[in-house]
Amino acid sequence: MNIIDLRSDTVTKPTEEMREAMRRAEVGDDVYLEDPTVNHLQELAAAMLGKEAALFVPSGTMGNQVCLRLHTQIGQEVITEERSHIFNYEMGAMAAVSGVLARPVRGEDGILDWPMIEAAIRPRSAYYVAQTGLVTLENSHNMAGGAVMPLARLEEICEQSHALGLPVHLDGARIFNAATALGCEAKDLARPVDSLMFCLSKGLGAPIGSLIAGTREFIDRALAVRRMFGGSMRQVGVIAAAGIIALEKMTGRLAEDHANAQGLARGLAAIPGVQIDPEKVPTNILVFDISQTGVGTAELSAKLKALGVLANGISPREMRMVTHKDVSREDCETALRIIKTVLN
Ligand code: TLP
Repeated sequence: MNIIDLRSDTVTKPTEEMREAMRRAEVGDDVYLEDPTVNHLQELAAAMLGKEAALFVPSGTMGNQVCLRLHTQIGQEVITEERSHIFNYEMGAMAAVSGVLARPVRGEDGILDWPMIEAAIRPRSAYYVAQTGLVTLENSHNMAGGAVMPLARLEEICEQSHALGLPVHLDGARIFNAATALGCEAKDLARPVDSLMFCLSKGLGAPIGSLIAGTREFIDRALAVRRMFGGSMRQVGVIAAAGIIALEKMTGRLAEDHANAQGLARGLAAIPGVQIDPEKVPTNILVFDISQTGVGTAELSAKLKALGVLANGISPREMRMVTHKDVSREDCETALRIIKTVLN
């Protein structure tokens, strides 16, 4: 049976070109900063994001947490969108490893604006009130159906935060999807923020890895924190090589995944009881409510799986589907037919 895996864009397999580049990669000990392939990947990433420097980390979670550790002081609060990855899927790491507390704020369709953030900032005037140390944003926003924050909104939030002395970190796990949807370059979205993390291992198809980017001084300090978190690696040119292909060859094809997600969204919207607004599917992630179909998400997942379609619920009411390079338009049409059959 041909399995159509819509659980996440993390399920993508490395391309043949990546595998070949991995085989040929020149390597060295990256703890001595001597791996030429890692150094090349970091320089390429910094240039594409328009930042002074970048650092290769094993996972997006580690990348986010290294940045949070660097930006904050113990006992501070971190403003973050209520459904953000940093708050919900990183095992409370900000508390466990940086001693800071999340101050979650609900955005409209996952997207924050300055008044929402401003209202959550703690007053500086009282020494006995926990202080706000950092603002984090997520673009595109995973659990809010791949929502994108427009550039003007991002710029305003950064400008206002900076005016109050607050740094801004961007969880840009899917920054290239956001840039594709907005018709801008990733560096436009990276410019206003102090640090960002993006993933090679999601829609870009690499088997592993993320990068953080910021000023040279920030990245120099990040080296020590990555080491503290157990994330400094040795001959990792073998995986950085796939990351270089991801950046050079895979960022340009994301519109295809977005078009497939649109097709799926329109088809799903036509199924009685399924709630999704295709206008609110700008990238490759669909979150849709099936509570009115009378079928629960666990039941739907199980039935779809038996028919070769993989997709998970993110709550008892909501399913998530993610398009990526390893599902074609035909696969999406097939998946839609199967979902219709199951729900009717
Ligand atoms: N997201 C995964 C799951 O953890 C939910 C997925 O399947 O989408 N930031 C964002 C916005 C993410 O979506 C993810 C992974 C991460 C950070 C963490 O990346 P990794 O898994 O490399 O630690």
